Amino acid sequence: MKNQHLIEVLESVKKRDSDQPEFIQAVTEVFESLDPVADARPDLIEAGVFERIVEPERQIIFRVPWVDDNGKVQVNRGFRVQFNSAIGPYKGGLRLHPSVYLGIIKFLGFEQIFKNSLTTLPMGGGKGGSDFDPKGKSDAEVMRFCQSFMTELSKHIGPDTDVPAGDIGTGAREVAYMFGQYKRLRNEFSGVLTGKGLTFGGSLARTEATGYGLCYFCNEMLKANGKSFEGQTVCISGSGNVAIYAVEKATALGAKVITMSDSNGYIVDKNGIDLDCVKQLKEVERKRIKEYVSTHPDAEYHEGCAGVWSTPCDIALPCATQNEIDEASAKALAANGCYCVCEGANMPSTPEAIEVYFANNMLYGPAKAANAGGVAVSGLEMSQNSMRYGWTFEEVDGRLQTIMKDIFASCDSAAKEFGLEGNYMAGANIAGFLKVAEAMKAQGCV
Ligand code: NDP
Ligand code: 2IT
Repeated sequence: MKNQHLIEVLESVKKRDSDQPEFIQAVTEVFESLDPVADARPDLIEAGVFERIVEPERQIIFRVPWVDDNGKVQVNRGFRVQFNSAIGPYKGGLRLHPSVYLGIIKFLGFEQIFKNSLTTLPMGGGKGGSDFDPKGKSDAEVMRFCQSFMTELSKHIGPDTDVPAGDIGTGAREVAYMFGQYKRLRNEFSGVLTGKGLTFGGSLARTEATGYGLCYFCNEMLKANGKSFEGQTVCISGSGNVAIYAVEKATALGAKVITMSDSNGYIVDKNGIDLDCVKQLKEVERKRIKEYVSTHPDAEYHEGCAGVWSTPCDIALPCATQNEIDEASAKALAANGCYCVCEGANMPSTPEAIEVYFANNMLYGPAKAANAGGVAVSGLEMSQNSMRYGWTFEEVDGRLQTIMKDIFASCDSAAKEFGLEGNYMAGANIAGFLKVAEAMKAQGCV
């Protein structure tokens, strides 16, 4: 990075938020991509856009007390970071995982600004969550937690203000409990959350959207480079919402997916993953991925989730969590012939891993573009709620395909415009940024 203004703003972020390494990582990547933009656009520097965009408009941190099944009081910490509303109401998921702290929510909220901009829909960036761990809790405990969480969150959100959704640990069950509590507190049936159940305002294809969208984006990137999913061997990590529907669509597009994982370990099925079995284990029984091998004797289970990247493949789709591919894993992928990494999870590659992709001329589809299908269909759910109407699965899926194609095209053309052809990471950061920056400049110093 050479632009002096960007260097200074980044230094101040590093100093002010020195206890938030994931946030610093996300800002550094974006600012490195924006180097040529800052040189070409002194007006954006003049308008203070770079200083303003790294500081959330509002951060809410709150106590979430709830009573467990033994009658004991438990206390978690809740977060909502309302990062940027220049182009629409704050929009972004809620993560429920013990690793959640302010730095995780801020990195996710920052990424969400640019991702939401890329979708072309009018959504600002936000993110929230809690260090609550839904794993091993009863439905009643999860409900009491969600009700307590929403009791405070309801004071800060609304269909035209801030619209939360799912993320790690927050699926259909959690969104439904939170929606019920919001409705009760406000006496208002509105589109305040997305990812709702189909009987109360949810959109068809929202469940599938992130995984399907990832494959639509990846397919565009492959096509632009003379390749396709047909006959390719694919490694996918994770076994949650994003991973499951990435397996489904990659398989439908002619690939063979041979791995899935969770935080304990990974499975390799050379015959191709039996997705009905995974859906039953994960979506219905909430069991560990290890159980897969008890009904699939040809498949292997290995302890430790990082090992999944040592499995030879053509295409890797990380769909679990941040920094799951480090330099060593990226080198293992490259050495085994993998030529394409496309990100379903948010920030799954470390900066060193990304360097390995570029050094090996691999195709690299960055998260904020490749996984934008989830929030895009959330945006379509908001539209349907506003219209008090619902589209068919085919209608929503068709719009999702168009959006993902357009996102790839804008990443591709922004990269070309700044002399960085084929660098879709820079393209995504630049294209996502410019729309928000123009809106921030036009609205003045707010
Ligand atoms: P889920 O909770 O449905 O699944 C998460 C999966 O990732 C699980 O298999 C989980 O394993 C694994 N995982 C979580 N944390 C870790 C960890 N620290 N180390 C290893 N594995 C881990 O979440 P989603 O599928 O919704 O989210 C996956 C990723 O996709 C996240 O990065 C999320 O931010 C991103 N994303 C999600 C979108 C959505 O619409 N849901 C949209 C865009 C991005 P285990 O069960 O062992 O914890
Ligand atoms: O990271 C993400 O884009 C999400 N978790 C989905 C957010 C949303 O509002 O649907």
